[in-house]
Amino acid sequence: GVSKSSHRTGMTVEDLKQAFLDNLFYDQGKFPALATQHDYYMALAYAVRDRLLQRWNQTAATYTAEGSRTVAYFSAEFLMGPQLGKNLTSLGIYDRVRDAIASLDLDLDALLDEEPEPGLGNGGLGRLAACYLDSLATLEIPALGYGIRYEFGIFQQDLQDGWQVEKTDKWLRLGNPWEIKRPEWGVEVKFGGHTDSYLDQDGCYRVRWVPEQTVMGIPYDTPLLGYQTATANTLRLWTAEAPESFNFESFNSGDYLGAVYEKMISENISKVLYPNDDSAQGKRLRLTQQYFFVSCSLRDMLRILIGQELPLEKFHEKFAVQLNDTHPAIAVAELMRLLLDEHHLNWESAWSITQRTFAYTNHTLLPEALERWPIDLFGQLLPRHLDVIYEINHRFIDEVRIKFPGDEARLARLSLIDESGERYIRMAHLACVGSHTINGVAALHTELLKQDVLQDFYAMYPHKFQNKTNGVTPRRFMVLSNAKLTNLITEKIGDQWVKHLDQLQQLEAFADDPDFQNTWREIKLSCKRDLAVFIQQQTGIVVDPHSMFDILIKRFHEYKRQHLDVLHIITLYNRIKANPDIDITPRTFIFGGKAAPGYWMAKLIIKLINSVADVVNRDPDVRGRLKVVFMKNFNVKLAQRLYPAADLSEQISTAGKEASGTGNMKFALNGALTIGTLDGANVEIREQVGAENFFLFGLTTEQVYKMRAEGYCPQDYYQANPELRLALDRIASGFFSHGDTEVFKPLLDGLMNHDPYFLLADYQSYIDCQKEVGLAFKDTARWTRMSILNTARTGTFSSDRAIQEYCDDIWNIQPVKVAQPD
Ligand code: DL6
Repeated sequence: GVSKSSHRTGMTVEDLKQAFLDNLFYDQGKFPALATQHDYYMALAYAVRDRLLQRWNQTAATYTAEGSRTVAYFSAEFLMGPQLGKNLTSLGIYDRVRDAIASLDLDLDALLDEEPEPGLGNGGLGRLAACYLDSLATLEIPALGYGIRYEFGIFQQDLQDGWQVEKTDKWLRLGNPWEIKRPEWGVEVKFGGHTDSYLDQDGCYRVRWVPEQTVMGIPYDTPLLGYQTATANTLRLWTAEAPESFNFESFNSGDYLGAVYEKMISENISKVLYPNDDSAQGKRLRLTQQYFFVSCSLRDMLRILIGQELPLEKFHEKFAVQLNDTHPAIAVAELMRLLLDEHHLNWESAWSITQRTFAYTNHTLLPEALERWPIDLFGQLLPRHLDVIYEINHRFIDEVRIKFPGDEARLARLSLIDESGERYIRMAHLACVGSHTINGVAALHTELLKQDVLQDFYAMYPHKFQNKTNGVTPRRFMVLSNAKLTNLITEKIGDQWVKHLDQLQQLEAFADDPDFQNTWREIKLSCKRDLAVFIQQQTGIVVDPHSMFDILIKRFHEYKRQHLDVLHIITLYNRIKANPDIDITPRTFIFGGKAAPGYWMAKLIIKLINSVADVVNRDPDVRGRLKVVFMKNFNVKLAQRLYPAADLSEQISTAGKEASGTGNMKFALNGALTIGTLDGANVEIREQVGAENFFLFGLTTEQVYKMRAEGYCPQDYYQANPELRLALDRIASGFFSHGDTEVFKPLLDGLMNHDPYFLLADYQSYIDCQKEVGLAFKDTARWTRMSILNTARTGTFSSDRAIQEYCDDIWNIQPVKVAQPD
């Protein structure tokens, strides 16, 4: 049974305080005079974890007893964000813990700040996985998140002379109180070697994989509690270890390094997250990581299945597996291999189970992000999987032939093997063939998948395609991060909106109420003041909370067009310089985001922002009107400070490039207005909030396609537009770079000669639209109304809505009630 002792599970202020002090003494081995802030954080985290464990065990017991159908969310990234505050919110004990901590003369915020960010993701894709796990637990859906426990997460970004420099993210250095190691559920994973065939005792022809290397996958489990439910699901992340950490044979023969060599090689597998967002990295270690976690996870699921005495044939009834992009797509071949070689099912049965198990989410339209593996590399690492993929392809191509007789070009386009030059395996094709459902992440994105990137698969399997517009969790991105607005909303419409975000609609009734508007505005101002203090602490830059906070935070990529925002800043700067009395709405431009370490152009854009900031912030002529801030090391923690303080959300990618975006949703939810293109989920945000409450600019996807087809000449725009020319010339002249005319040359040459993302074409439309924004901001009542309506009408972008759709349309799964502990 579950322990009922109040000291470990009690929820009163006194219980919590006692538990905290106990943990400080018995777990941290410290007493207050010697304890660091981090000791206090750990003591509190363990006190909170005890409360989670009770629910976690209860959940596991319920699922085991009921043999519940379970979602397995396979993702190479989970960008969870700090856990302590989130768990306090889920348990509903935030205020009590604040009081308990305050009664000891400590500050809860300072302790929350001690938690290192678990940065096991790059950006949108990993954060989406985290939001989805929150909704799964909140909706009481049995679910497991499966991924990799990277020892080093996404690098920490520092700035030197305005350039990004990367530092190793040692997030585990002081221990992770939220995870529990489960060595008893370790599994062996094999790599390399070759295959051969044999006849088994029944005279059946079978294939055997004779691998060359074995590593152990060890799971670490983290409980994920739903919002005010008893459901605590599991995030299970795998660490790679050597089967033997020490080779005595080598040691005895004097090869001391050889004795630990295997350990080192094995541990490399889960050592570090690849820091690329929206671009594929064709490295052997990356494929090794993917196969490693997928193989561990599938074996773990087989263990669970067998433990519940269910036959293999019920695998797809027990589990619905979602492939978060193609990173885990090798799972299709691995499940086939397990069923064929290790469990001796025939091909037809194995394939039927496999296809009914998997569903695939595509997250990108960028060709450079579509994963493909050179056949040689693949065959060296996974020779048996290569055979299996050839056989899948063989049968698939036969199917295509029947549906499209004589269409050889189509066969080549659809094949799992790209044979146009060096031969590659196309992972998206493997995922499409091996899954029952394929989905995009916003309406426009799904349409573009059907018409463009996956059009041949759409022709082949139209019934497989669905749209599932992304969503974000209001628990983290509102309740936890914007307590002031949360309290105001709850005062007005009750507290049910936190789980039923559509109810925010009820705020519409107050959009014109002057008192409500005032309070709304004061809250925004107060959030901006908090951020201003933080900005000054972090950067030394003083910003005016009354100025418009105009924020662009996301990974750096040319398609996201951070440099278009820079062109706007320079344009305003130039206008003020030319006409010092000009009436311009004061703005604080805030940027944040990381560039992939090898993405040189993205790093140059960061340098440009910092260079422009240096000049603008120092120039007395623009004082009080323009400030530019680059907040380094953008992560979930920092994001939580930024969304509540935003007036304007910049969503300015080239139409047809951003699959969805999720930051756009977090901003709108927090009452920021969007300036954006018709790209990704911006389209749907605009539909929801109303065109009159959204600042639209730029080319449409169709126009972009057309211009590209007809030949686009950025120089024409440069020649025809004096303000644009002046902005670009100012950069070229070395004005922002201490006279250095070389540093930004590659960026400018790229824009003038190719401009693949149509900055110059969209420039004037953006500048005009920003003018509208500036005017609207001056009309306080109008702006506040728009802000309220943005919050009121973005309920549909809750990850609860998205997950409910996945449950109904893809996973066919029902909630399972877990009893609340008494
Ligand atoms: O679906 C989550 C997120 C989208 O909101 C972004 O628009 C998209 O860029 C991002 N995709 C990736 C690509 N990774 N891969 N492959 O991170 O997904």
